[in-house]
Amino acid sequence: MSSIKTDNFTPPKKKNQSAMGEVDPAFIQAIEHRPKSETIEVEGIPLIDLSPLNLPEFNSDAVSHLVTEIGEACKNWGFFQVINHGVPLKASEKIQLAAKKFFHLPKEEKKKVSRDEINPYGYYDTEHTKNVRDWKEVFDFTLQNPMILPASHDPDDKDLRKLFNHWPENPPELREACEEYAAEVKKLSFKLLELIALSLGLTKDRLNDFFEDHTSFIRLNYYPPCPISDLALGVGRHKDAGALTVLAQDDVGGLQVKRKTDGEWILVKPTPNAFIINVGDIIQVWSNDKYESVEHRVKVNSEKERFSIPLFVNPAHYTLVEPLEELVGEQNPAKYKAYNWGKFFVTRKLSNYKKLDVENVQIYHFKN
Ligand SMILES: O=C(O)CCC(=O)C(=O)O
Repeated sequence: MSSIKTDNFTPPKKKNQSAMGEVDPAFIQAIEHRPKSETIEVEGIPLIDLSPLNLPEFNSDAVSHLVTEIGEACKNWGFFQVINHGVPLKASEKIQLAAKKFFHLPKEEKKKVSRDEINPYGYYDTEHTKNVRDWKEVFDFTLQNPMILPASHDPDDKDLRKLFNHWPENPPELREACEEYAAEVKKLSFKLLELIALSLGLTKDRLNDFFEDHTSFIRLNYYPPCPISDLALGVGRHKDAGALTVLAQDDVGGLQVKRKTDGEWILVKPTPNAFIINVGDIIQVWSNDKYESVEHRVKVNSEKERFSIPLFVNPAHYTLVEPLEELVGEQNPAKYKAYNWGKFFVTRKLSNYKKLDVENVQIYHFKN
């Protein structure tokens, strides 16, 4: 396990001594958002077995049962875990090992592939969520290389920008591990999009066109042990802006999901070799609020480091996101105005780099 190496943090000298004044206040969550020391650990998030998809012969009963399970999970939780998902264990182990090696390198080495305000791909250690700094380091890379995004968030600026991945020299195996893993987890995410489409009563391929030139990216998250784990968060409360997230976590645990029924923060207990899936804001809009994107956050551990790897599945930058016509009608009018995904994404990224004075763009800003 590595020791903490943060540039602007001095740990408190004595146990129970107040950390305030000695830590960068940028990490400190407002009282109402701090994690409780005890979290509710329940088996709540549905665990779904995807093996019917891997049967040699198509079994329509098994698949329709799966579709129902997925629909219920999306409606009731916005989150579920999947097992027997088809992503080879080898690919997951390889990327986890390479990520660990990368994050254990000295800061100067990691900073050679730093991301910046122009190119958001590469290494970063000062991300903010809801204007509070997260206790984490990340390395982001895109699945389409280059990725095409609007050059700015200005709605009148029609320029586009090509963004390239920043691969580090060390560890040399990181790039291959990332690319192999990306190819496998992408297949899983497209299967899940089909199952979600079916669960909404749509045709299986209804969502596919949105992802032709998708802007999906993978994040390697590293949460070092945190001596102020009761004051800070690894990632502050947030909803994912994209369509779907497919997350691998290690066995340390820390992801908390806001339970829809009572607003309690529930720990997602790690299940070996499972992926955690959550619907993002775009599926909320496409489904006209039938499925909601649910708030989640990451509690950090005072002793253990933690790693997680989300794939954020995002459509093409030119996608106009709006409730799908099949899912609206006289009795159920569209709850959102259309918005451009690329502009939304680029605007949202602004707050990752610095504390803004205003709330960043949210889907409710497009509510009818
Ligand atoms: O680390 C996790 O479990 C979740 C990470 C997450 O929510 C994020 O990176 O946006």
